[in-house]
Amino acid sequence: MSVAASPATIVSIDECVAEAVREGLASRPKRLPAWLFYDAAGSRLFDEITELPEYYLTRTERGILASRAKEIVSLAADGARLSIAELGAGSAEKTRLLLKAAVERQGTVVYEPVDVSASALDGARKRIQREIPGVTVAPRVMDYTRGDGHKFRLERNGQQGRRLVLYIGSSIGNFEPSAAMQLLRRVRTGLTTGDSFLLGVDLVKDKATLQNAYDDAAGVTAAFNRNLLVRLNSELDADFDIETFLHCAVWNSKKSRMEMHLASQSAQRVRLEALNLTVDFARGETIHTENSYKYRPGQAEEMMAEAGFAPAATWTDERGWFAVCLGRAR
Ligand code: AVI
Repeated sequence: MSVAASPATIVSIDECVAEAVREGLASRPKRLPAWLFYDAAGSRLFDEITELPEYYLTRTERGILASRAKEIVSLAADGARLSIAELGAGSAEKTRLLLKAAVERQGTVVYEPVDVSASALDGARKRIQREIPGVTVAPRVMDYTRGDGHKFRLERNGQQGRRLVLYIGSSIGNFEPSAAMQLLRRVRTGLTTGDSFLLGVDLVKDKATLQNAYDDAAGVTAAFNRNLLVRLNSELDADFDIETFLHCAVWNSKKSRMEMHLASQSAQRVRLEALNLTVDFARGETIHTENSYKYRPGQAEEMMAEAGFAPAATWTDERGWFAVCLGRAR
């Protein structure tokens, strides 16, 4: 049973969170959007995930960037000066490789990280300026992750030379295909012909490797998934009994995506006081919390071409598990 929230009960909560939760828990099957993962605790857990032995994505992409940074920067610059922007920069840990290569090439570089978190951006700005002299960091707080990406706008920066926009880390995989295309088109709109876009995508591989990456032995991904409910308990005054929700990571081969769900292990009723909402769960009923699309070789290049980027180069690792694709704005 659901009861609509009265305006008086929602004044002190984040309306975006409230709206997403109300809508998601009223859906059948129930779902919650993946951007809800990233409160402070969720962001810390995600950082931990990137270090796990099973989570090959981060270290594989880092390996590609480490060996190709010089080539990427030189191709993107195309003989001109280069500035670098990054979507969803977070701590910008892998980006250093490219920034260092750009500083080696041209002495200085302007770096514009775009992220929803002002504090993450501030931390990254201080660290990068301290660790890589020659980088000027111009952060932009912007949310491009919610909904269909319609809030995202990359402004022309008035810099001379070429611009390279990074969207690495397989984050594009967390968007539905149509929203992913919309995001790529938006990036293209903010660029000038000759500028470049670097996209990092995770590729389809054997099921066991994929499932282990999203269901690690130490249980960090399970904690990351369940943290969503911890967040609802604290932000929406809910009473989810966290341990009764099982973390499930499933490979959906038809849709070419890893899915994460939380499955209620018993029939239970949950109250979300701040939303004046009561939600019933049947035994085994799930909340779908994330999709992580895996691409076939060549697919990211096709998407980029459709968005107005001519494929310039693609780099993969030895096992062909991850691809980093460079496209040039046509
Ligand atoms: C942020 N994103 C690319 C991660 C992924 O692999 O889809 C989030 C994640 N979910 C579970 N583990 C990591």
